[in-house]
Amino acid sequence: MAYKVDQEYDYLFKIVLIGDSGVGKSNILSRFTRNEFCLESKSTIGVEFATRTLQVEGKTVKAQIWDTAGQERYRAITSAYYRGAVGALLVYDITKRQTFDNVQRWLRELRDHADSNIVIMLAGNKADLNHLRSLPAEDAQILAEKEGLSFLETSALEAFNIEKAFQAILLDIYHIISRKALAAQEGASSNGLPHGTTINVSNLSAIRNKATCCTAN
Ligand SMILES: Nc1nc2c(ncn2[C@@H]2O[C@H](COP(=O)(O)OP(=O)(O)OP(=O)(O)O)[C@@H](O)[C@H]2O)c(=O)[nH]1
Ligand SMILES: [Mg+2]
Repeated sequence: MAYKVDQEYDYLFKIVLIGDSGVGKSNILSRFTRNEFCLESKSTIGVEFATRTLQVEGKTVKAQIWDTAGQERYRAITSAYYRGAVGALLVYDITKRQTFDNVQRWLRELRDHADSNIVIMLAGNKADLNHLRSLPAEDAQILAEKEGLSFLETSALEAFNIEKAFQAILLDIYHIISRKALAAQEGASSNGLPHGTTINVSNLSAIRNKATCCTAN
């Protein structure tokens, strides 16, 4: 896939939304990209994506966020969905224990199809429905620590922690990429090679200097 140079951003990061049907993925996406929420949204069919450009440590980052159906029968071809993704927001519904129990299944799917360096945030959505809560935040926190994920409770309805969740994912991705670029530069100078050598950021597919990183591995 060609790398399209775009003057309007420094990095393009592909992030995927995953989790059971009805947990609020599409509303998280619409809240983050358009500041909209719909109480009666329909199940997603196929794949949609939306973008938002924001600042991360002084760099202009375009987040391209992909959304698909949680329901198996509506899901688009999995490998294409995950290809080139550098971040994932794994969503469950704090009022539906089953959606949390399925988190392990989603993690397996990520491991099977996504880059092993992918940054994953676990989000317990619908935090506004605290009175209907079916699991404590501590359970999710324990799982997140065990699996090496970040964790936040969110509410697309109240716009609670949505911004924070994406900012945290983007910052993590940015740090990983900066570290890799630095390591590559240091490797190049210790080899006595001149500066300006191609930087290989391995599987994460992120290329510096206004190029896309949401392309095929
Ligand atoms: N109370 C509350 N309801 C929410 C929240 N987020 C989403 N919902 C509601 O939950 C329902 C499902 O939301 P969607 O965003 O369509 O869920 P989804 O995960 O995209 O579902 P699929 O496309 O079927 O995978 C809708 O009725 C939303 O209004 C939230 O933060 N709080
Ligand atoms: Mg949806």
